[in-house]
Amino acid sequence: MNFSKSAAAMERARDVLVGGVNSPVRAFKGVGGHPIVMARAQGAYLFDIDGNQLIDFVGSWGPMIVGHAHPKVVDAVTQRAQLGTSFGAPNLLETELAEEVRRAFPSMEKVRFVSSGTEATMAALRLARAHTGRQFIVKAAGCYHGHSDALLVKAGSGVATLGLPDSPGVPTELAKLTLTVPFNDADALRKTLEAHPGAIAAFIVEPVVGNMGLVPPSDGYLAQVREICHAHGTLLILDEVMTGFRVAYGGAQQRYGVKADITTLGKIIGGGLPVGAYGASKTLMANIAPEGATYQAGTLSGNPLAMAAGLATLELLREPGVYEKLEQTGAQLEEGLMGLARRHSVDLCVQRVGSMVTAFFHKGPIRNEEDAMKSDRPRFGRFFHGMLQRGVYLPPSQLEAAFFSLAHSVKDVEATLKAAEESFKL
Ligand code: KE4
Repeated sequence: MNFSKSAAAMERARDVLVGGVNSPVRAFKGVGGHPIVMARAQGAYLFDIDGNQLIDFVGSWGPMIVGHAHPKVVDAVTQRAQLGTSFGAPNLLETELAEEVRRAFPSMEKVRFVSSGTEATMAALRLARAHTGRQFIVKAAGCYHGHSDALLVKAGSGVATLGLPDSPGVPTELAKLTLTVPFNDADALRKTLEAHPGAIAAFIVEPVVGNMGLVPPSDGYLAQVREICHAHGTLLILDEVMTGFRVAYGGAQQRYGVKADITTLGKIIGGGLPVGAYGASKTLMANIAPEGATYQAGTLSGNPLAMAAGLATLELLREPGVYEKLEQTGAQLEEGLMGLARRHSVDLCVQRVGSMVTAFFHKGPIRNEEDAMKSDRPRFGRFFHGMLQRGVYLPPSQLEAAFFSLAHSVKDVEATLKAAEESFKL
């Protein structure tokens, strides 16, 4: 495939946009080469500016679960735009989408919309600290919750030791307040809460991790961490920005039967437009202005176009058989990849929950960040470019989940597996 127009366009972009991108993961740092510049998308396909058609397994990093440019979503946004794009005042669609979110996530008795997942998790931490009067937060190593300072923190020297900035510009004093434990290790969480009695406001975790590659919770883990948190007066924040409406209509909370104290959402609820949300019990949310004193605001929060795109997307996801179809597509892909890996003696561990999947170049299993870091990333880079040359667009990092949609057909999966068989040889 020829990507020369993308290469030229990226030269121009790098002159004015930092790294030529508006989000670092798009820069291909994890796989080498240059990003592919997209012209348009339709269903399961991306079309780049060189005219190549690519089977898309990024899906805008999660939102595009019904496929790109779905007519019902496009119509909803187009019609809405004719009525005005933003009012800075309440509109009915905000209430309608909030009611639908609450039906799917009963733990979210009250909802607040924001414009990104980062805003949602940042507000969730502030809410937890305000409600509990406590300062410390715990997160799991390898989980990503957006780029707010308190969450760009890495583990200190050992479990329960103070956090360290994971980016320049994050104040050391602030980083100290975020402790880190390994994912899938309930005991480590227990030890950390015991080491800081009465001081930890919340544990925030991706219930199914997408941000170290796809790592499912081990059996009982989510129930255990909920119990441990509550035994110490610590709130459980389930960051469902990726998993919400993805792993089930009611997210991981529905799939695993574990209720969050605070839930964060994003991606799918905006149908491809900028939306985030957080929510909790009425008691907890009463802390948030204007009901309470805990401040959080946003010019475009509840934007009518984004609400319209989200409502149209969730309506499509309520059609019968949607999650069964995604499961069938996922099983075909997973079984196909593992069969090819066995045939070609490739150390490959495919981990999947619903329509989120990662093929780790490692014999596996991958249970946490330490395991994920053992993957053969140079091998993934060669595989990535082999797939790209054969018309398949994967997330440009071994440590990211891939996403597919209702628009991905059996033929698309067959074409993907054919490309994989050839790319395994690289
Ligand atoms: P945004 O601020 O990017 O909307 O959401 C942050 C966020 C919060 N929580 C989880 C579980 C997330 O996965 C994300 C964002 N995910 C990344 C994918 N690794 C978005 C892609 C990007 O950063 O460009």
